[in-house]
Amino acid sequence: MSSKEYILVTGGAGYIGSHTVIELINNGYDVIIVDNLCNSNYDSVARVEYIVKKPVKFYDVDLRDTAKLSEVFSTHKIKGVIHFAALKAVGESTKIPLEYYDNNVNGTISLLTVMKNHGVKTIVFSSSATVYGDATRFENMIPIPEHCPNDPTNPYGKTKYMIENIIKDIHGSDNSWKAAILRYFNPIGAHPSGLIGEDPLGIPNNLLPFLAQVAIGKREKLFVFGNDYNSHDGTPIRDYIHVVDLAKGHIAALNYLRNLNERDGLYREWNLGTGKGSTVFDVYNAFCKAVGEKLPFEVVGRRDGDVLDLTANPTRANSELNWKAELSIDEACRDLWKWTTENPSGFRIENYQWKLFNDSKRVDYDSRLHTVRVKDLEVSFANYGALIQCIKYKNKALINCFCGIEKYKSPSNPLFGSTVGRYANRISNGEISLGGQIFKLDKNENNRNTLHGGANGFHRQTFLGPVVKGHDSCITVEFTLLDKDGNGRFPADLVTTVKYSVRSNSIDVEYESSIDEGSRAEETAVNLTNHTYWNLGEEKTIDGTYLKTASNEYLEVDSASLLPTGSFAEYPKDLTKGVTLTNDIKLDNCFVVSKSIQSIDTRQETLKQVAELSNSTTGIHLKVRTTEPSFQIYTSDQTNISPFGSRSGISFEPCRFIDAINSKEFANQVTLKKGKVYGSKTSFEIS
Ligand code: UPG
Repeated sequence: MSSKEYILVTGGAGYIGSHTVIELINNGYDVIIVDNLCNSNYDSVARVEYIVKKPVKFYDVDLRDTAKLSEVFSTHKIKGVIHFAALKAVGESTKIPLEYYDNNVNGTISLLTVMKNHGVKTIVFSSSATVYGDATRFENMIPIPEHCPNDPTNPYGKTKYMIENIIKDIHGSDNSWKAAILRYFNPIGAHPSGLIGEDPLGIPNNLLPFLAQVAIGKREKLFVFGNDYNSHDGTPIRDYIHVVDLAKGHIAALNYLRNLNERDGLYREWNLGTGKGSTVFDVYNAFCKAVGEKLPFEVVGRRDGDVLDLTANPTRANSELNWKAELSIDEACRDLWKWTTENPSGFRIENYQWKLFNDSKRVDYDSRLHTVRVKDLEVSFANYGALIQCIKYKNKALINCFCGIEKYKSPSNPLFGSTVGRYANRISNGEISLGGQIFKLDKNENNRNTLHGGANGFHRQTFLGPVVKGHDSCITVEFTLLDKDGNGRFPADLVTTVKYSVRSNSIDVEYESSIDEGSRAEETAVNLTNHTYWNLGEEKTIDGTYLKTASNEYLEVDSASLLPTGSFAEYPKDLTKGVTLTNDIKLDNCFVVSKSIQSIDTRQETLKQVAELSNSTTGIHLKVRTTEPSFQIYTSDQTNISPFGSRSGISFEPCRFIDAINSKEFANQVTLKKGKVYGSKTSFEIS
């Protein structure tokens, strides 16, 4: 067991759980998520990782599986638990109460048993204002204080009430337990990044998720459940709290428990609300303002169980936890609208699937294979190296690939499909000079040069995400990586995103890198490309395939060191006229697109066609376009990894000139300063 201490978050893939995981990580906690994904989606975890730029451990475990849960506690040192995992739909709970009691109550008993057995006695429990039931039955209980008597009115609420009491009794039996019971009012909104939010299955029950679906045209109109209540506009009053504020409340509670004296236990309830009541029409108006139009609604009869006013008195949390809700309903509506418009079908993207991409002994959610299909084009991407694993057009495979991850990790893998970085191609003598300082990088090529970012270049790293978005005509798959200062002895923490856009006949690859705000070093060298090996034919060789380039001029390299001589030369056979590849056309050359492109972000340039490839047997045609100043072509003459031998594929690697960092003429292309952005775009069009 490693010495690292974790906070275990049950239900961390869900709406409130995922937002809380972000806050935990932002506050320096290491997190393990346990979730059975029955009402949530692993993609939310992938997006959390994308946001925080760190991997988060994940276990697909149902809390009722005590043995499996116990294994997680035996494998990692857990110092506390935040417990969200539960079924939560009020209406559904009245129809399937047994499932609610089993899942919520038995799940919690199993969790608490495992915690007890492992000596973990700190718990923050996700409870609900629903435990109060109809607080309007009393005089002077609105806004609702924690001492308001409990009387939940539905099975869901009763499970929360029962769990609170179970935890209270455990604390009663052993008062060294530290338990924070957080009673939420009405959580709304989404993460301001627009990457995570509430993703209800079926018809939403709650006001804002329903209204959001009206706004994107999924539902015709909002039904307002009654306008004959005693409020300023006749609709009921609730305490709506931004989910990010709510998430922060958990950190405040956890810190409070951890700051208690080691032997002093605690059982205490806190309301998490704003203290401000808003009517249905107040919320409706705020959301319409965010959307920019009046949304259709109809007033219908009252909903069973609804009451006039459920507003929190959050004074206890404000004073004891030093926590206060800070975000407004307008901000929640803005964030919800961003989440909704950018993810109209939530985390579920049509024609996108993923599976684990691990060796057989490991189950590692960070290493997955993602497949998207747009009409005739199917493309698979792996987190490992943010690589393109497979491209199929009309069911014909077009690139060299391995089925399992082991071969991608093998030293003889010629970087099939990989992202190459932080610095593609060679750096002479593994040395760079930035800001007057010399950096001696890892030399991974015969102890002479640094090649493709060194031994632990991007092709050897597991990228986070992806964020997958899209619709019928285009699906985007976006990975990110925080490459730490010192990896390969490069200076600066570098954040890179690799965005693939798949359309029915093209794959665009877009790179963006910048130095992380927290990085001490202010400058680094960047050069990124992709290393996909194409074979458009039916044979094991590319010979016989037709190639035409837009340029015949290449950067001359010394035949021994493979480093630029400083001169340019013409390739002996004029490739711009088109050639049928034969064994004597051995290419590993950096061809010129433009010597005048000096920008670190070439995305402003127009995409220029640099090469085309076609195979007469299959009739498949590839066009390569790029914004980059040069492109390497490699005919894989050195490839030797079964079943792929020499000349089994051809790669087109648009990037910056070889060793540009050490050239006066081209160093600007690859010198990235803090605050600036490196970028490039390449498009592969298939027909
Ligand atoms: N409402 C409508 N139309 C709709 C949905 C809701 O008019 O389509 C009204 C509803 O009558 C209520 C308000 O909007 O006045 C809020 O309703 P809803 O979003 O369903 O939340 P609540 O009924 O207040 O319940 C939420 C949680 C519940 C939790 C409670 C705590 O769903 O789990 O216990 O807040 O206050």
